Amino acid sequence: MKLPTRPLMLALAITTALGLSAFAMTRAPSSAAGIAASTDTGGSAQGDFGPPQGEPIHAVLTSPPNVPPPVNRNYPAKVIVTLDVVEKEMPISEGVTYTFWTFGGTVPGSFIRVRQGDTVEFHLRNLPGNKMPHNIDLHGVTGPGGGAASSFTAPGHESQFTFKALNAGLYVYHCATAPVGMHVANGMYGLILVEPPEGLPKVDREYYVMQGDFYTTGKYREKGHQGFDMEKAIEEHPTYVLFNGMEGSLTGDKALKAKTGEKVRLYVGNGGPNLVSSFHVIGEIFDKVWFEGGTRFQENVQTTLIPAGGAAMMEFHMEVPGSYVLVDHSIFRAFNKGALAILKAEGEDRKDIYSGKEVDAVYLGDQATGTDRTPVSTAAASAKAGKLTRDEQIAAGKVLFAGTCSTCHQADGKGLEGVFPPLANSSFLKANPSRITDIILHGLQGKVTVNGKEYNSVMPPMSQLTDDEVANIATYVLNSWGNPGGQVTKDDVAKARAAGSAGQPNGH
Ligand code: HEC
Ligand SMILES: [Cu+2]
Repeated sequence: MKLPTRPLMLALAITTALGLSAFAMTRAPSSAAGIAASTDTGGSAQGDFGPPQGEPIHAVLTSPPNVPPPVNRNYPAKVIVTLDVVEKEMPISEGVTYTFWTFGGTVPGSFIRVRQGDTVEFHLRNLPGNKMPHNIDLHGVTGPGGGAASSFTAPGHESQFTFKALNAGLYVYHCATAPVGMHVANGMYGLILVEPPEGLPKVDREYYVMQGDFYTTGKYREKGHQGFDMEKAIEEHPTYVLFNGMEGSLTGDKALKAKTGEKVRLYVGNGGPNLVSSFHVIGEIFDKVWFEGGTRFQENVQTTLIPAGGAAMMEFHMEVPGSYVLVDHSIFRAFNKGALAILKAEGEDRKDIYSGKEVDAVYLGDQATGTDRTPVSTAAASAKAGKLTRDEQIAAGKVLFAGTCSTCHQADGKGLEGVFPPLANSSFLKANPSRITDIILHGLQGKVTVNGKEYNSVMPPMSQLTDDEVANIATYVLNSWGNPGGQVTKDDVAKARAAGSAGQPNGH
């Protein structure tokens, strides 16, 4: 086959280009966004602004969800960053602890902010009390390994290397010491922002949020200290998917805050090690997303994809007050693995924009603001000490019931006529109180008669609950609303779980 002659191809190209630009001139208003979208910033080839000027600057590092102030500088400087590696036990969920490996004592690690063209002198200190060697690979570094080879540091040692930040953008950093996946899974990641020379547009608030997946030997919310499970990590079956390293790190009193009328910018990273995040804020639309942490932005976005080892910046204007829920929209991760945070906006109602009521109860269940979850941790502590009382179980069970069972059976246990049978003063329970454990673990279907009324529906199994959660809920139900009383222990539940659904009561 012969290619068309060159003059023909050129002519085609020219007419197409002319046609397009004529169209653009008549239709599109020239805007800053339009210009930015078509300008090539030149990447690393344009990022060397010459040798550092002035006195060396010590970088301000912040813990999540805080972000250091803008660099506010119009010349390249030498910036000194000192980051400490800290191995420490911290809560990963309520009543659950985990030994995290951190950059700066937090998960994610300290936020670093520099300007394109800066020369960064990086000091990595591995604290003497630590057990493992560590290093750092910064995705904002140009050079093999991103700093990893030059920063390998044994406990009690410090290493130093220098790099020039040639490309602007939002970059992940992480430990890259073997086994790399294990170091990342234990929380060793964070973000470094390399501002473009002119800085970023001004906003009212900036927050730092980072997703990560965690692999514990125990089940989701299984109390006590949990170890790292390498098998689950290799299989990519996380026990927890979290924002900022802990379930509830950004809910209740710790929710992110804003006021209506303000512009908010989120710096969101994904440390992985395995999962890709479908990052979404329920009830908000991102006015702009600098996808993949790069230079271009997309506008009017509902959900943005953040790869493992990647990041994105998003901006939005707050109009309506209330609780906005940040989730990974791979939604089981949000409601059954912990990937849920709150941004609370205060201000005057805007009934002209939204007439509805607060989202708390609908999406948050037991994590809604106002739910006091202390009874759950009190019961966990007592169980650990081997002196858990029935009253403590009842108190914890009440909180857990609100987050799990009340959607159907209602908070007062009265159910919904014709749809969900009552648990209050239930004749069905009275006939055989001990079957409640099996019902919670394995669900129930087929005809049942409760207090003279027949139900023929399906209750899904609640097998995601841990043994102690089932025990506490069952004990709470048995001791409430005129039910016969009694106590279900964690061991009873373990036995019922091991026996499987064979022991399930027949509803007839
Ligand atoms: C999604 C809705 C739903 C949820 C959540 C739910 N149930 Fe049920 N439950 C049902 C339905 C429907 C039935 C009746 C099933 C049938 O018709 O066979 C039922 C039946 C029961 C029964 C036996 C009938 C009775 O009224 O005594 C008990 C006990 C029970 N549920 C306890 C619980 C507990 C405890 C929880 C929380 C761990 C829970 N359920 C969560 C829907 C639900
Ligand atoms: Cu490490």
